[in-house]
Amino acid sequence: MMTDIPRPDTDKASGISEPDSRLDTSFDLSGYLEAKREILESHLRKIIGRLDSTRELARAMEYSLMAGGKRLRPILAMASAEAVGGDFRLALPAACAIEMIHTYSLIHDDLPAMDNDDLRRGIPTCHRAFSQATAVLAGDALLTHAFSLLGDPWEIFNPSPEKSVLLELVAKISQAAGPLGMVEGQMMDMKAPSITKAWESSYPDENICPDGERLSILKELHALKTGRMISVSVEAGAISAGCSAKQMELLSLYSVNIGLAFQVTDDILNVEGDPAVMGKAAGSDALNRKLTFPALMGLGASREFARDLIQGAISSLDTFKGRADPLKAIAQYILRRNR
Ligand code: GRG
Repeated sequence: MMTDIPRPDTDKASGISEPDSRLDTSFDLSGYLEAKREILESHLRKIIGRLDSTRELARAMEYSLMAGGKRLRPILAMASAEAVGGDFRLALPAACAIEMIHTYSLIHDDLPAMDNDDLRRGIPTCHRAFSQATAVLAGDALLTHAFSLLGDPWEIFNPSPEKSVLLELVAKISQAAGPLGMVEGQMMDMKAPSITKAWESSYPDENICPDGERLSILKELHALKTGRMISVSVEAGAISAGCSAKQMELLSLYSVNIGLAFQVTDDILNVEGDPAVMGKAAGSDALNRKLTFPALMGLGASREFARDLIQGAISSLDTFKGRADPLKAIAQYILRRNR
């Protein structure tokens, strides 16, 4: 464990060891998640149901898309639409598209050329259940079909946002998923695979990359790889429901904080999570000597960092009052999640 790194600035800003009353609400999150998950999945089933189920490609897409998962991103989109006082159903085209893009990224991430995982969402990964070639194509098809839905949502989604809003969603979501977001983050992840190895291009001598710099690399990597898709989920829901510029500013703050916190908790779960609960293997980061928050900061400081980020996220929603209770409760859930 490396201990001589500077603590994140945010650690100084608040008494992170003090309990924060804003983290306690009586909101029924599990009822909310269940209701929204059901609505989302009925729309995903409609989308997949329009494909020819006798084709292997459609079956592979359905296999991974309908395998469960927390549905965090689409539920964030719906909750965000509600937070700005809108109809959550307007967020459904973006919510479904984002879940399809997220599923594509998991299918590709699990491939032997990347993480080479056998288990995802509690079942064999797509390439294990089908073949590597089918898994590549199922991912490609989910990605492209997501944008085809945003371009032409009317058969499945009623109500739908108007055309100018759909165009804005296409721009925002593709930016978050592509070379300015998730795909570049994945690339950075591949280039910074080891806790001992220095950042390849800048530091050929592995001893000269200071820990503080590793931490900022790690934050940037995850802001792109995981954070951008989480952020855009919140933003897309608000855009779909016609939010104001001020609402968007505050929701963006919330979304950036929960996006990073999500990755910190993911790293923590990789150390101490239960594979049976998570539906995927644990311990792989240490095995691969990956650059992670616990590896750089230690488990305790990582937990504190995540807690501080979540407190920041919740504070940014103060002016939304009760309409943002679902978003606040989801932020708490990110901190406490066990899968
Ligand atoms: C292959 C282009 C490409 C990108 C892959 C997001 C990503 C980039 C890879 C996923 C690898 C990973 C496990 C990242 C950690 C955080 C994360 C995104 C976890 C999976 O998301 P969850 O926990 O999964 O929301 P469920 O199954 O609940 O949807």
